[in-house]
Amino acid sequence: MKTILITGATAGIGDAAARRFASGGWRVVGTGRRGDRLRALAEELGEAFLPLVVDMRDVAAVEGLARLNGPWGDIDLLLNNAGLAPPTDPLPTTDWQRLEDVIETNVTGLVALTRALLPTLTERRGAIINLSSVAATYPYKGGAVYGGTKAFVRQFSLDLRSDLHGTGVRVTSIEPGMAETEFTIVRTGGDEEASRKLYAGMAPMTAEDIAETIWWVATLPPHLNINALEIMPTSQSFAGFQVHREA
Ligand code: 8X3
Repeated sequence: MKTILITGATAGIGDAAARRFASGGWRVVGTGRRGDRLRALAEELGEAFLPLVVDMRDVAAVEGLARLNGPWGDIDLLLNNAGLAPPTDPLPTTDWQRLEDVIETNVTGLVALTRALLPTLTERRGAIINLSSVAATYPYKGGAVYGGTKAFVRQFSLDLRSDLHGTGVRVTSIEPGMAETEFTIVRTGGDEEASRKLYAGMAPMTAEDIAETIWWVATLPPHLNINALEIMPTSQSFAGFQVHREA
């Protein structure tokens, strides 16, 4: 039986991945900040699920995840899913705390956990799947800090592959576009109407779509490594550059 550790298992892609891997016969360690959500998931998934309340901004607690007892500590796959976005307001007027939370969660916590788990993952010839975003590659207004953190996640994944050369450990950066999860509600500070409008009439991806992609990547034969994978809903694509002209 294999074991996956999923950060941010309380909602969206993390929650869907916990369900997908549990139904595929894996043992799932799920972390998150909201204990009630984790407990509800534990009730549904039963013995296959270990809920652990951990805030990714707490580096000591994150490092403690590398010292789990028994089979729960035999982690074969680290899914670095926890992440959030600040508002798309102009940078000078965005609250510093919101920006710092994003950087600490998306970057610092992810690096701390990956670093702490590398000895186990190397010993078990395991894998790391990091949730980046299309925002890593395609800039948009108001996305500087979010896109910056996700570009970090993408490049961190690729560079880590070099470090792990010859170990058999696989590393993948998954880069989704618009998926209807709590992402936009969190980004806008709880504005459900803004979230509804953003996804209205455009068939966004679902958390389950991404969870299925993660499952596919994780269950490929061990001689195959997906380096990076961009995925968007068909109804999302790219717009051009903007040009400022003097009147
Ligand atoms: C978020 C992707 O396209 O909603 O990671 O900005 S998008």
